[in-house]
Amino acid sequence: MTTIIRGGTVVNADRAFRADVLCFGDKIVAVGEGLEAPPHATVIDASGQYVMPGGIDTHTHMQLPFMGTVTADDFFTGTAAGLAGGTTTIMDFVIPDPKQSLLEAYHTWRGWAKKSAGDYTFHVAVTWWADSVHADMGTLVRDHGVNSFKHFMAYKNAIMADDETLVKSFTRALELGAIPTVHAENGELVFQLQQDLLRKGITGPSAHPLSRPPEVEAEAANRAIAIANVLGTPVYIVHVSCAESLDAITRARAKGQRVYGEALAGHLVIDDSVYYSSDLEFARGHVMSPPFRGKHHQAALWQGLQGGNLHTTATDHCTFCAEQKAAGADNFTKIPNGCGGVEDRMSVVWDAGVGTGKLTPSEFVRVTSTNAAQIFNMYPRKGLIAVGADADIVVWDPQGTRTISAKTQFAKGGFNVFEGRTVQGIPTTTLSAGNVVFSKGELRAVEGAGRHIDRPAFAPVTA
Ligand code: URQ
Ligand code: ZN
Ligand code: ZN
Repeated sequence: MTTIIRGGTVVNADRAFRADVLCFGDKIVAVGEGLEAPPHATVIDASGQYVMPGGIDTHTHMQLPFMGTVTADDFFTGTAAGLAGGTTTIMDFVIPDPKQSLLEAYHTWRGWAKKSAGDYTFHVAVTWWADSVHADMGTLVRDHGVNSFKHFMAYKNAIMADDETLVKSFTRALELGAIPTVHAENGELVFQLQQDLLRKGITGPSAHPLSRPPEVEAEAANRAIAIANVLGTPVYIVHVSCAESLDAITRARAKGQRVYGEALAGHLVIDDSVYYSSDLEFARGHVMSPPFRGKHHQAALWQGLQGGNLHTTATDHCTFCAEQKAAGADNFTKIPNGCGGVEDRMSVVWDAGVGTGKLTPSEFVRVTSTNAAQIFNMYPRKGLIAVGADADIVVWDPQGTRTISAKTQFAKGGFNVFEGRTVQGIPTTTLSAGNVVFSKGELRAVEGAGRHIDRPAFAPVTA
């Protein structure tokens, strides 16, 4: 397929400039003013709009078996919803059960992901340790394009990695030229606080944030950063939700340590008042970890993005319907943790970031696409509008508006944490691998069209 995107302003992380973009097949083949196009080319009029690299969501959980159920979006519906919002690549997670082979789990998730409508790649979680885990990590890096390993420091008695696992896995990641990432919450403290609250008869969703205060996140962030520092590995902290964790990252980076931070669109604009609603279904719908925080934390996270101490924006798209969330109606610790956002991330970050002057369009591209591509070694295939890059492109209308609602979303789960929010800045066209997959509100996602993206190690594999 040949497509020319005419009359727009191309926005990359380093600059914005007027240019046409010509795509042939799944690649960008020319970028420049006044481009000629073959007679049969599809022409997209981008006048008055931006032409940006497709978004990369560094954190999703499609079809995840978790807390006794499975998330509502599978890899087709979840990636299709992302395409509708301008996100063309998701980074999902293989999460082995403790004692389950990482390689076996990886192949299971690869099977699930074959139905994806957009491109996808996997972080692999290290949820236990043994010589076989050490070996599997090597196989995954050498043979399967994995260069990032996730560690849940929360979720005691489930998938929580203890310090021994963290130390051994980080050491192995360094040998392999892979980057460790962490969900930073102290799972022992969470468990203790949960039990304390339940003993006091506090069982509703408002107990959730009380069981996971910022200090519990910051302790784990500091610990992960310290372990990485001693071992000499980089570290990427997912869903940084509070000022205290950001401070830990900022301090480490100021001393030259290679620490990266991820902010969720939800944590950037939603505060913890949601947990105190009299509508308990609404409150349960917002139960995710780390929880939504008080307003001053949002200001800190925006400063983190502006100041270069937070690098990516994601969603942690992990949707459950009201019936699934109701499993915790009598005990908040049984509410499946997770919220959505894969469809809304880019508009929410544009509206609240660029729309308020916090971010320039180029900085928006940096935190929604380019940094993710560079940190996880997909650049310049992804994260850039340039000759040779994948034709993953979003044509962006900075004046367009949309009111977000579960009633009109493509994502499943029947709930949206951004419900009722009118955002300015929306995609008019999304191209994935050169194909128009979303245009003026019409989703044309194709099941199975998505590709697995291999991510090479950051250094020659020496072990
Ligand atoms: O912790 C995560 O990232 C997964 C299990 C999604 N759930 C959540 O509450 N963030
Ligand atoms: Zn997490
Ligand atoms: Zn997650």
